[in-house]
Amino acid sequence: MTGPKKVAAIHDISGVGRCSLTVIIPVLSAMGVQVCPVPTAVLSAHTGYGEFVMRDLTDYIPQALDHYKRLGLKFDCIYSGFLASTQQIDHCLDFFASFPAALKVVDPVMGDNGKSYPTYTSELCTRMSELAAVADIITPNLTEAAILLGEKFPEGTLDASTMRSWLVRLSQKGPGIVVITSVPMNGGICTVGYDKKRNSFWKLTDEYVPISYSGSGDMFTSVLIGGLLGGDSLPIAMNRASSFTQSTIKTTYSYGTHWTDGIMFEPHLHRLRSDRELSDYTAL
Ligand code: PXL
Repeated sequence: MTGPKKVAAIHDISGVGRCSLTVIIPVLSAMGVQVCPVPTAVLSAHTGYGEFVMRDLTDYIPQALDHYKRLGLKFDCIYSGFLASTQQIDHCLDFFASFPAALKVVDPVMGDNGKSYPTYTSELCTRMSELAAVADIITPNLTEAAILLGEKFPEGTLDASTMRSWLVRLSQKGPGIVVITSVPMNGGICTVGYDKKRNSFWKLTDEYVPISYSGSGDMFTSVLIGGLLGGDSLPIAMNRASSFTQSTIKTTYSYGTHWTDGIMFEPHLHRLRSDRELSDYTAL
């Protein structure tokens, strides 16, 4: 018996708006995974609110890392997300180097819908690619994938050959698995994935919902990690993550709440315990 898998989650905590740690902790806990939060910043509300107060915790991260090393802890996964300063890139690199056996997941949180978040300087965006390069898995949305590749945000719908090329180019920077979310394709919104070792490409297609909620990427990547740590294949974990994210988004849309309030996932959490096999994915 090994007990629950343990994930160090290097993300901010935002008081309102359901994103980052307020999504990651309940989602992974519901999937039977222990989350050890390493907060990068405390915000009164996520940056989508426009007005927020923020305490940067850059100095705290190396101190927490030293403590965990002294304790001799072992993590199954290190998962980084929203970062508050360029020094935090170095601190994440130290975290990854200190636990070489852990699965390294980088959600290169930088922006959405073609725009970067207000606290993200161009230097922070540039340095995010250093972090992506040491990851085993990266999960950019389309905006973040474009930033990492130095491409303009693509307008309109995309096709399979473009997305295969983006996935391969991102994996050539280092990560063995690349998953890109929020891709307008196939008359809906797709999630596309690539496993470099197997040279396999995967795709999930969801209905387009005409609103983009904060925290959707945090939810997707958390369910993906929970699935992979529980033994899912990549397409099954992608399927689990996109199905859960899509159904919680549809619930939220039905209530007409404001996008800044995030995804109403609480009534759905129990579903993450289910172990049904999934097969909605197709080859890309
Ligand atoms: O969900 C990404 C995210 C995380 N943390 C903060 C954010 C955002 C997106 O807006 O503002 C503080």
